[in-house]
Amino acid sequence: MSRNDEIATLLEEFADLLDAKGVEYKPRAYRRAAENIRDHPGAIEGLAAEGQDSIGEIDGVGDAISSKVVEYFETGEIEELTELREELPVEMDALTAVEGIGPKSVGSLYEALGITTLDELEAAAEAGEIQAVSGFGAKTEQNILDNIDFAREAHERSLLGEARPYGDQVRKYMAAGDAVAECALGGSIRRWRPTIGDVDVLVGSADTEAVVDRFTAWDELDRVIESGETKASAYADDVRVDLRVVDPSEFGAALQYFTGSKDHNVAVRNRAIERDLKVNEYGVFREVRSTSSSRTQSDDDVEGVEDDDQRAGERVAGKSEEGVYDALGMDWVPPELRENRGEVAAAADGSLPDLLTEGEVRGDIHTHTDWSDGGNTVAEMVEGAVDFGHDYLAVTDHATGPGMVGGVGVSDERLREQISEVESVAAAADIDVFTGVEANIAADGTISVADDLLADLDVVVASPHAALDGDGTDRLVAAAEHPDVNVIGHPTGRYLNRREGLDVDMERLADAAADNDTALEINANPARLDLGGGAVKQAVEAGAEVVINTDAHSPDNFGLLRYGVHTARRGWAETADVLNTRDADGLREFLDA
Ligand code: DGT
Ligand code: CA
Ligand code: CA
Ligand code: ZN
Repeated sequence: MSRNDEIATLLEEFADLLDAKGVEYKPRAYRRAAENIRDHPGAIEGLAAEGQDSIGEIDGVGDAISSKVVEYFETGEIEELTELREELPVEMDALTAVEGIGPKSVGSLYEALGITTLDELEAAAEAGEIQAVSGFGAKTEQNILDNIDFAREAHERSLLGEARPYGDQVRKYMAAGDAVAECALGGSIRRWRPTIGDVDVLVGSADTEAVVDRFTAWDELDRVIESGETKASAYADDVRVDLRVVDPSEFGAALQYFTGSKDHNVAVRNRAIERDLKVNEYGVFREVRSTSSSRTQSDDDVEGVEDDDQRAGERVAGKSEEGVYDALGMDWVPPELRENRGEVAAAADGSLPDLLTEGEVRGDIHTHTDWSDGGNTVAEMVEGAVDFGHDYLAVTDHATGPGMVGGVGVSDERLREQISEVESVAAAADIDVFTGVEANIAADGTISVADDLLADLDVVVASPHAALDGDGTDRLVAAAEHPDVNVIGHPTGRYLNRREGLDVDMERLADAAADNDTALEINANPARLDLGGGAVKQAVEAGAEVVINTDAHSPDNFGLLRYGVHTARRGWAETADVLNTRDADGLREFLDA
């Protein structure tokens, strides 16, 4: 989490607690300030170091709020917030995840019934106590009962970038266990979905209890929720980790089943049925009973059937995942593709894409330095790119324009100065270094930098940074058509779990991009992953090129590349679809076109 996010989250908590206390107007001001701080492209700690007035330059941030931000940086807490938390010790996020329950209701329910958690809320609703509270009725009470399970589940999904490191660690840790024959990640994290409900870990072992014991003893875990003979669930920070242990002979079938997605598995099961086979988490079986082969299976059919029944029939596969697909006459399907977007048919007729791999990306063409809101000099970023193994780097600091506040954006005049600096670093560098800019796309599609300057830069990334709701197609198409724009950066402007971003007609945008030699970015920042897999697939099908950039603000951000690569794979991208798999000359050719 960036410090901007951290501060914004605190201010939002502040707003919720004020709402819960029945304070008027103020909560709205805190929410607005929070949103602007979150969207502010510059690091808030930089502004804080300059003093309270610099923070106050952000839209909607007045004295009262900027002084609290300064207080937080100086003392590590906001005293007033601490007091509010003590007055209202409620699990606000969990409770407000119930549809129809806002911070105000939480305040009233705490005051009347002392409710602080979802469990307490559920108990009070079941006991009929809610409808007795003024302002609440029988309908609200029923609504709580209807929605509480969903709220428990959906309340927070982790970002892939937060969950994946735990996934990698737990797999390594479990794989080193004596009793562990095989270990793999499953579920959404294996498919590299941008958000993760829980990290699924699958182990093949004959000694299930030893495996569960090893898992619950992992020292990254903060708390174990449940543990049984063959499974366990726990939390590491806010990331939920689920363990399942199966017999090694069934590992492949279990891995296929628990990787999902559910929709992919339904399609696979239906293919099995067409071939008089049955596939489930225990294996692939030739059907002995005639009844179930006469119809296709809906998703719930497997539920509630005894294990022994599920293992009935002649077993033809299940030890390896490849074997499972092979028994169904399919090529093995890369997990990123398992979203039921046509991969089952493609695997059956041998036409799966030859997906891009991590090592094939040769450079990053959307990065920032301390000329705008990055933390490092041009030379340090170039050195970092060399260390990472890149063949080239483009320096694309923020230009001024819509969305850039607090002096983050570089003026045209300063950009001209930067060109000389980048060129002198380039002259001494071991890799190709390109000049560039990240310009802003205004709501009407205009670009925030003078045309003659754009024409002098090697790489022009144009990105939306303000007015990030509603339909953005016209705006992005206009930017893509600009003769000097090479890349549309984070096209939708989405922020995962926070903001949906622009609606975009991808086909129209991709057509415009393809016609004008503009690449569409997959921004690898885990808070964005923008474009996402579905949009990438549409873009690639329409003939557009995509480019995978980290939007690095420091050298250690180059490592985020892998999230972009796997997002590209979720979009069925092959090497040739991705601009920065080209070598430096190939890139130059695209830029000059
Ligand atoms: P998540 O954790 O919400 O990000 O998403 P997944 O896909 O990891 O889902 P999860 O953890 O609930 O279950 C892992 C996989 O197990 C899921 O992708 C498919 C399989 N699975 C779980 N429950 C069911 C089910 O009720 N029906 C079917 N067909 N598959 C299921
Ligand atoms: Ca999962
Ligand atoms: Ca799970
Ligand atoms: Zn950027």
